Amino acid sequence: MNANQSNEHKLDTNLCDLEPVQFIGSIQSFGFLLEVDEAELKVQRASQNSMDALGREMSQILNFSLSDLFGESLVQALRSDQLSILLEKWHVAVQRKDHQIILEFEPFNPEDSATFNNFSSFDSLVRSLKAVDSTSEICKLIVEHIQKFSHFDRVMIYRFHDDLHGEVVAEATRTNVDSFLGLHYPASDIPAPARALFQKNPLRMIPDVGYVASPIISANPKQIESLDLTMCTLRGVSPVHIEYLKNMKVGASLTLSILVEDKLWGLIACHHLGPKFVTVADRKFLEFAGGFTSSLIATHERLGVAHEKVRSTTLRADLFRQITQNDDLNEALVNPSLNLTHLIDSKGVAAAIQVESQWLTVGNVPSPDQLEGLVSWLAQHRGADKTFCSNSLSTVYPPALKFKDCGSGLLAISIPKSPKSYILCFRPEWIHSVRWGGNPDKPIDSDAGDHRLHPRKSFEAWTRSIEGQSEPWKSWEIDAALELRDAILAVELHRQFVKAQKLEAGIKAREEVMSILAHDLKNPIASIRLSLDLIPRMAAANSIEKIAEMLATIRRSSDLMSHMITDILDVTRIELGSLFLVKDRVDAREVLNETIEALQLIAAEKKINIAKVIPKEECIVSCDRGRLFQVVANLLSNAIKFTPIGGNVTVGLERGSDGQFKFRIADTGPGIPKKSLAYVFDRFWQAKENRSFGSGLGLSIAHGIVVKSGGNIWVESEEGRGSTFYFTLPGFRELSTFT
Ligand code: BLA
Repeated sequence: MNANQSNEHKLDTNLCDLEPVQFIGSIQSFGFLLEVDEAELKVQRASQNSMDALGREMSQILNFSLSDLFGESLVQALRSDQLSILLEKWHVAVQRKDHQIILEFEPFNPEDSATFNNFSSFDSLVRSLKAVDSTSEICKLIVEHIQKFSHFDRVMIYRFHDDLHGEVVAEATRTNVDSFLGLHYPASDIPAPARALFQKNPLRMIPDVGYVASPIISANPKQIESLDLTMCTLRGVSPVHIEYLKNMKVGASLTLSILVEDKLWGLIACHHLGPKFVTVADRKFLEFAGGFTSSLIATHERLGVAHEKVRSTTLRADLFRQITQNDDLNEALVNPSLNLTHLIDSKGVAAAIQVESQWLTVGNVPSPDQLEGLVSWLAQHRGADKTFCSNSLSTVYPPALKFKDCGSGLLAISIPKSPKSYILCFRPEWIHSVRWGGNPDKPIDSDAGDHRLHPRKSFEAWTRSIEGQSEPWKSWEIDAALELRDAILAVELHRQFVKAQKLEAGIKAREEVMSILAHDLKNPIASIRLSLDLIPRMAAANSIEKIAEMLATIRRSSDLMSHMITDILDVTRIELGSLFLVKDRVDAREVLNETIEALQLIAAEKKINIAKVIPKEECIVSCDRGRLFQVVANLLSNAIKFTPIGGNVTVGLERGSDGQFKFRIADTGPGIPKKSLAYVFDRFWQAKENRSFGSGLGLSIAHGIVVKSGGNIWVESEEGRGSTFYFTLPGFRELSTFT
């Protein structure tokens, strides 16, 4: 395609976009059109073909009023704001704009009027549903529309609760018809087989409770099994139910199922006080409306659950992070700022986790003794369950009555790790009253004495207050509990793995240490032995001076040994993560001065000058005083050791901008070869390379102590110019003892 062509193409489309489609000035001729003014309903404009349709000249149409042309019925329909009007053989579609009304007339076949009415009713239902966003509003609109459409005396939405009892959650009645709104009915009013039928056949019509049953007769008199009437509209009605409806003063009923996620969520129940038959066409429409209602409610329920899930997933992610970061699982779960109560409905939830004989809790929970009792009951009766939940704990566990204020509801998560470990979430008592349609304890009337089942006679409202119950646990909360349990198990597993790894590393470290020990202790032991061997000879020679020399050697060697053993223990502790520090408020200057003093003699022997670059004001760090001394002594004695006679060693200390303190120990020794720099703090490398003094583990211990104290250690060195060791320690904050 060349540039020219593409331009032409562009021009074409631009022209298309200029087409005045809505101002075309004519209509298609499968109908005719009039425009009237709103005030007088006089014709302002008319399509040419209206002359044929109305059998008038145009001059007999323009400026004529609608009542002249069509009589009063159209005028009345317009005055009552109808947008779609049936006018004998015409359908009239109405649009209003700027005080003008456009009327479009199309031929209409009166036989289509039933379908037309059904769908315009449905159309208005769908329009009004667009504006609502809660399940209860949806239910209200549905019953109103179905009542208007079907003319039943009472149209209700009957919603099943988890325990299968039900509640009238929405209702539309004709005037002067008793209301059942808000009443609850026991599960036995609609037994399981009747509920099961609604899963398969969504519509049940009983047009007349006084109907005469017509038995089914078989050609084969021996045939015993009955015909399966599950999908049959004509299916006869159970006599118990007929009696039930009569007691309720209902003459006819039509019931539609509401299925949500394949579960019977509720029913659209229509009552008529007298008999009432609904035509096949209207039933089809009602069935359609019922299916529509089901999917609408399902969508809203799903949205609600999705919303809660997003909320709980975010919280759960935060909680999991906390669990993985905290060494103590229990603490992580009862942390005041973020804990289980935030994950599983915040209203009055409390968690208690058993740690040996102690309970860590947040919020209102039963006493430790009560918790103890509950946990043994759980272990005994619900031991196999991953979670256990109840919103009426005292009905299964009567001792719970004692703590019903805080624990009428329980959601327990079992952690299989230790013999009995549970996370318990409690919900407080929720006192409320329920109005029942008749006495819910006596759904069956047993006075008749004819050995047949009879429903109760009275449906008078029966109010009962509910105690010992909490608000029910939601399914997503139980899911969240299960997921939390899995996460805890994963974290625990990981911890055990790390522990095992550490143990393995510990064994390895100990083996190495033993071999170093065996090797390095050889020298001092040998010299002790030699001295001991020599002492009798010296004694024989009466050489007291020599004996004193031998004893001094023994003393030195055993000091060295003791030093080495201490170092090795330290390295092992560091390796295993069990080095214990007593963090304190320490003035680092004091420790530096003490160390310098302690090593002054050795330095003086080599004529080494120790320069101090230390601030005048206090330098308070958070650390273990003895361990800080150990680190400085190690670095300083190394510096003295490697500095030639008459050289210089500098000890420095300064406060960094980040609140940390930086220590510096510099020597003018030979420096560390570049290739070795990376390894100076490495235990393996040191042990092998630095046999010349002590265990050779000093730097690796210094590293372990500094890191554990929350600081850093590193070295800068240039061959021939000396080395400088640096390390940092956190400044002391009043709260640092808690971290
Ligand atoms: C069926 N019971 C039903 C049905 C409803 C109710 C809706 C479905 C059939 C229908 O559409 O009419 C119950 N109807 C109600 C409730 C309200 C309502 C609660 O309008 C509240 C406003 N019924 C009893 C007892 C038995 C019983 C004690 O009360 C026990 C034997 C049985 N109910 C029963 C049976 C059916 C039934 C057998 C099936 C009827 C049938 O479809 O043949």
